[in-house]
Amino acid sequence: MAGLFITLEGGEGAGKTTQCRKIKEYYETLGHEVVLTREPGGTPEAEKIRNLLVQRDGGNWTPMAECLLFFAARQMHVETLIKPAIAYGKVVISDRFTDSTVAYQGYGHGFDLSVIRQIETITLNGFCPDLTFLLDIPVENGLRRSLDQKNKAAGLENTEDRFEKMDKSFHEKLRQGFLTIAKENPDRVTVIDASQSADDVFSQIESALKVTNVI
Ligand code: T5A
Repeated sequence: MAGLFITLEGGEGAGKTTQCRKIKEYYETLGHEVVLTREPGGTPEAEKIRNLLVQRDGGNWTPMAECLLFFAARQMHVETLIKPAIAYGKVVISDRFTDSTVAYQGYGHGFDLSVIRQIETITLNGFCPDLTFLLDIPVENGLRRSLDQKNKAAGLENTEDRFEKMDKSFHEKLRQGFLTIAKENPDRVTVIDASQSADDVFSQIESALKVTNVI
């Protein structure tokens, strides 16, 4: 039996990582093998590309070069980790995937959406998630959570801050971009109100998983 590919999407501090862990526990309790992964990253090669993209002073890429790097990492991630795990019957949960490139590089930075879709077709050849949860939260709330998290970790060096340095209007464009993606893909993407407590957010996700009943 083929497995399942679930992605979590949303802006900064929406709670994707927190909910990825909860979905993992949910499927493990049901007796499934689960692979938890993230983008950019997920394989040793793609993690190297992540370092080029998201760390402070990670590079001053042209929009095309940046987009190609995200998809280069994604293509390896899909071919060497995600597809084999699904073929083995595992549940794969990825913290971000292609929707993030469309939202950040496309809607956020204004890189041509049709070019992003062409690169997606060349590199992924139609491969996409079975289910996506878009964690939607007002920009201020998400950024505050992100900041609180950093303050808690004060004293520890945090270099993965390049994208969080963007202004609020950028984050608003991101939010609207993600919501547009959801509207265009109603069968795949479920929008979740992520401004509630982590447990309440997971209850919404759990209900959607039960209704979908794909595995
Ligand atoms: N990027 C990525 C692109 O530009 N293009 C792409 O194609 C891809 C794939 C790295 C960066 O790369 C960019 C986007 C990013 O800027 P990332 O590593 O996913 O992406 O980084 P972030 O999105 O910045 O991850 P965050 O950790 O900020 O956000 P999460 O994962 O959404 O949130 P999480 O779960 O870590 O929670 C953040 C804090 O909030 C608390 C948590 O305890 C934590 O302290 N929290 C809650 N608090 C209250 N209520 C809740 N419901 C909460 N849920 C979590």
